[in-house]
Amino acid sequence: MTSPQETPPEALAGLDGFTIEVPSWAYGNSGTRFKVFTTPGTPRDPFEKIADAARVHALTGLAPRVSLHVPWDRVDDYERLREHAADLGVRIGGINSNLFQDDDYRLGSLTHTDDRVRAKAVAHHLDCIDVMRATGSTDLKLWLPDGTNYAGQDSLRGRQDRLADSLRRIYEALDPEHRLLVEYKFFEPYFYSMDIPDWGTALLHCQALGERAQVVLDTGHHAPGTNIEFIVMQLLRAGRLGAFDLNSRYYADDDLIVGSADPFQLFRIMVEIVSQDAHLPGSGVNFMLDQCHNIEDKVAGQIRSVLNVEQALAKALLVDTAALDEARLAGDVLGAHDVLMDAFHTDVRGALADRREARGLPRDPMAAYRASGYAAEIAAERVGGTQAGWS
Ligand code: LRH
Ligand code: MN
Ligand code: MN
Repeated sequence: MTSPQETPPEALAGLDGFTIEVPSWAYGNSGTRFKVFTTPGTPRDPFEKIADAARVHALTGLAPRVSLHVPWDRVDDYERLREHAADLGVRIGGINSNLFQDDDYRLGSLTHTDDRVRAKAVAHHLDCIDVMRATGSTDLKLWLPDGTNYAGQDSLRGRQDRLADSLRRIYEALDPEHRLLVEYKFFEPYFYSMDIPDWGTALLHCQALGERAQVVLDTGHHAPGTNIEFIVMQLLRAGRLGAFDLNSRYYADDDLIVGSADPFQLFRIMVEIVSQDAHLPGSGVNFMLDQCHNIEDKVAGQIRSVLNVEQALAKALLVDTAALDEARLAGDVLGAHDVLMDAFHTDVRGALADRREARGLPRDPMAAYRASGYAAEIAAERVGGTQAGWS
């Protein structure tokens, strides 16, 4: 069994080069359909969102990229936004399209029966590809909010065929260094059928498109009780896990801080990641957060989130794989389980603080943020912060 004092620094070498991408919308005001609470210091534009994200990176060394959501993060000059990010030590990550806030999309966007509406939804992605070119982003992330509410409302098959055609048009417009990341969700905003409800459907569309189409797994987009680590394993096995949208859920798409509701699930996911070396830079898996901080401090919420992911990965790296293999081969059910649980129960916080210190980072980024006065500074400076884009 490993104890905190016994975690040698080399056991955590797998953390070298590991990064997490933060979402711009986590820094904007958000809420439920009942109420959006505004927080003092909320960014007023994408430039200020990037400044907050850069602060998270400066204190943790873990979050060098920021995802944008278009049109929420629409600016006149994306080159300037790119330079602004670089000046602050971060860069623009994935570009998220938005098909859920236009009246034309009531009955669908990429799946709509009307050619005009489908063409408009495709054109939005071409616009996002231009944003990628200007910002240096290589990931176009598409979450399809299309679906139906009533049995018989539309042809389930017809919608898939129209979707395949629309996706092909988008995929063909990508530059060679670009990827298309396709996100699934089993419910909402429609409740009878969703057009990309699960990883199987996302995978089938990606396989039909080509190698640069990959699946996004948002941890909040599954039915309760789903074995998410199994899906992680299977998508890795197929070479199609492009990215995560990490968050926590108690009920549905709660978008709470990753690792807060179920740290053990996050650990189990990381065990599958480590077992296929998908945590290593160059694996092609982009570890993104997709969260909202409705009532808590947003910058601190993001710092807590990236630290939770780091902690889960650190524990997964401690799994004694030789002992695990041995127990598995011997058919030692509980022995194998114990090997995993030993790693999960190891307190890695001290070892991670040592690692940070050795890299010139604060031992405790949460405390350093509190002591920095940044929250008071932005509260005084920024008046009238904007909403993330939806409520
Ligand atoms: C949809 C989703 C998707 C969107 C984001 C704001 O529920 O997870 O990733 O882009 O929320
Ligand atoms: Mn998501
Ligand atoms: Mn979601």
